[in-house]
Amino acid sequence: MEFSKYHGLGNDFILVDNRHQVDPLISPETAAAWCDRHFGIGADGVIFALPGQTGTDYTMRIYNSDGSEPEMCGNGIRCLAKYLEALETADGRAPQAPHTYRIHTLAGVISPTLQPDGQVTVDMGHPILLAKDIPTTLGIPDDKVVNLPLAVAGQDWGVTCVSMGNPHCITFVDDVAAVDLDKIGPQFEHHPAFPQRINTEFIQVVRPDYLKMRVWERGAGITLACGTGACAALVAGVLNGLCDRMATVELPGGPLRIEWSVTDDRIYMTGPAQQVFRGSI
Ligand code: ZDP
Repeated sequence: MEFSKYHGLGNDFILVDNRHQVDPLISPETAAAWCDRHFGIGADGVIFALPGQTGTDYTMRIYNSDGSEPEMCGNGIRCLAKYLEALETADGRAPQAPHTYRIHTLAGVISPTLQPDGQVTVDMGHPILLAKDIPTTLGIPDDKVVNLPLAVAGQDWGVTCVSMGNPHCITFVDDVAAVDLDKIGPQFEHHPAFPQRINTEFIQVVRPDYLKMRVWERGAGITLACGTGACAALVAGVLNGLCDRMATVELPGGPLRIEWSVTDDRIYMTGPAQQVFRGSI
């Protein structure tokens, strides 16, 4: 099978051309084996470019490196946009930037735009804020979860929860470098307050327009970047009165520009995505 390897700020994915079939060409178990960094290709997940549904151009599905299937993937959809550009170019119908794709995902229609400078801007849609929709058992089902206490590893953390289609739990800390991510990440991910498990972000507010973030991803562990997580972090920062509606989020793999638009309440994420290599397995 042919595959392409892409990354968005070091959050890396195996891309599969699945345009001719509505079901992913490989199983979750095979995807997990491909993602293994010692016994496989190595990646944080596998992304399938599938035929569009309900009027969209394409469908994206993704398996995490443990084989679980998330609803959405922010860095991944930037990689997908670049991958589609390469596939269409190979077919002799290269898209002219700026070009917007409408992508069907388990989190609804998400639209990445190829920019003339090579970056990709993604209309990530509206953030989801009610506890029951995250989902989390914290707080009141019909209310937001903003700076509520959560006991993890013998400590009370003030957490804010946001779904960008996939669930996120955000904690603001003085120094992200001091967070023992390997130890506490899994305890957040599997905490009983999160029935669908959770992606966990630790955020240091350097300035209102500059956040530093480290992430423990559901189904993937520590990654160098998380696009949906960066969007969720900015929303959490605004809800806590800690940051502007437009900010740079610095991840271990590099920066993303995030905006929570006042005019349409939607989140816009801008960042790079790059092909690393192609291969067959
Ligand atoms: O929600 C989850 O289970 C995540 N692991 C999905 C992947 C999110 C991602 N890192 C992103 O950039 O949004 C790809």
